[in-house]
Amino acid sequence: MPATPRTAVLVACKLPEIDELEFESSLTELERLVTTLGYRVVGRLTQARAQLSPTAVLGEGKLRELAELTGADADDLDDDVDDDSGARRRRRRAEPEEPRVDLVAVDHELTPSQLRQLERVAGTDVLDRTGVIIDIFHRHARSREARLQVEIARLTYEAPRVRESPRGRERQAGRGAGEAGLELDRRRIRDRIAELKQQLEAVQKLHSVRRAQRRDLRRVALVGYTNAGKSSLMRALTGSAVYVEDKLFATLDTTVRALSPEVKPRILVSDTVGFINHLPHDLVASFKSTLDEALEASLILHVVDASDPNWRSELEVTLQVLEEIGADGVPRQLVLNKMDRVDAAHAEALAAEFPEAWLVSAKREDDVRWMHQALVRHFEGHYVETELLIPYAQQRLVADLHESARVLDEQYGELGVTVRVKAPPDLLADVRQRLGLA
Ligand SMILES: Nc1nc2c(ncn2[C@@H]2O[C@H](COP(=O)(O)OP(=O)(O)OP(=O)(O)O)[C@@H](O)[C@H]2O)c(=O)[nH]1
Ligand SMILES: [Mg+2]
Repeated sequence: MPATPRTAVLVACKLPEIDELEFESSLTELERLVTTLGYRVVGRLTQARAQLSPTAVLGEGKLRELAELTGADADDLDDDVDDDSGARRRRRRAEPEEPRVDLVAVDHELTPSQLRQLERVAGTDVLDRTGVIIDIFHRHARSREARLQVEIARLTYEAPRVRESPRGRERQAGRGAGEAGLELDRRRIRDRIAELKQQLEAVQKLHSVRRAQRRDLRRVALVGYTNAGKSSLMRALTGSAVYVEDKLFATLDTTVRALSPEVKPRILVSDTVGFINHLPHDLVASFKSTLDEALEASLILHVVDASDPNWRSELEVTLQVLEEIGADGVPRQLVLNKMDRVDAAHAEALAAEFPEAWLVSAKREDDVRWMHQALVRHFEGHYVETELLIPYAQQRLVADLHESARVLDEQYGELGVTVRVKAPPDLLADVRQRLGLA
């Protein structure tokens, strides 16, 4: 992080269909997103409007206010928009004094012309909500798969904006601007996206093989809104050192670990990318394979931050995304996390309202131990106890059973080993087949 944090101003229009609370919480969330990118938010500019015009987000008066806030030259407003003057003006401003604001973040999806207009007036970088989220994803992506996914989403997002935004024009400078340069740029982006998609497919093929190998295992997927505490629960339940941070979208890669202390048969837990309101569709699509982890789970633990005043709408968002990716059919358990931050009266009300939910805190060892047991119970509920005679010629099976099932008793007889096991029915069916019994 730089010594003096860069600064940002938030911009949002209050449209009639959005209620006050929703509007405020969306702005607060945008502030957290922008902070996650390393900016300090120094101002908010909001305006009630009947609707957004396709070319202008703000009215003229508000644009002047914005220019004042960012330290730009408000006279720009009166100038004609001709293609070269934007760049010239920005150069002029940058010389005598640096702009006081580095970023204008807008809580709407912007059309390329809206974006261009704001950039021109503010004389700074402008990002809309999607742009901010894509930047965060870009920074947090670690694995090759996540990087490829983000890069595809970023290029798809930028492609239509290259033509119209002055930033886009700068990017092309030196490569022969003008229409021919633009066409070349757009074609290059398309080719690059196609190339990345091919690479992604190859990586995903490998991953789907790995997932298929885990198919018969019991798998729990931690799913939920960003910052709900999924990675913290993952850490606590599996004893692994996954990344936990008070940042939005700290996790982008799916991690899979065995429940610890380990149980037989093993239960695997996976940590997944968090969701957010207005998650761009392209981004959801590009993270589809990451989310397949949730799709193929035997149980989804839907984690919510019960201490967040907005948790109900966050819960709704997650349910919507689960439906979108076709995971609404997977058995689901609601987990109200961060209960250590909820007072007793509120906790009692929550317990009464959600009698089926698990009310826990990832920070409390007892709760984590309880969850561990509850998970084991959940799966054992479907297990069957049975006795199998395994001939000495098939001794390997005994070893396998020790790996994959709970062995309760072993008796060595004349014909072989009689093993009493408790295991999932599909696993037992498989063993019977190997014994030639099915
Ligand atoms: N007080 C309290 N804080 C928690 C609890 N669980 C998580 N946190 C904190 O909440 C923040 C987010 O936790 P993470 O586990 O990174 O959340 P996440 O759901 O993985 O978030 P993303 O990966 O960004 O989607 C961190 O600062 C955690 O320390 C809890 O039960 N109680
Ligand atoms: Mg996480």
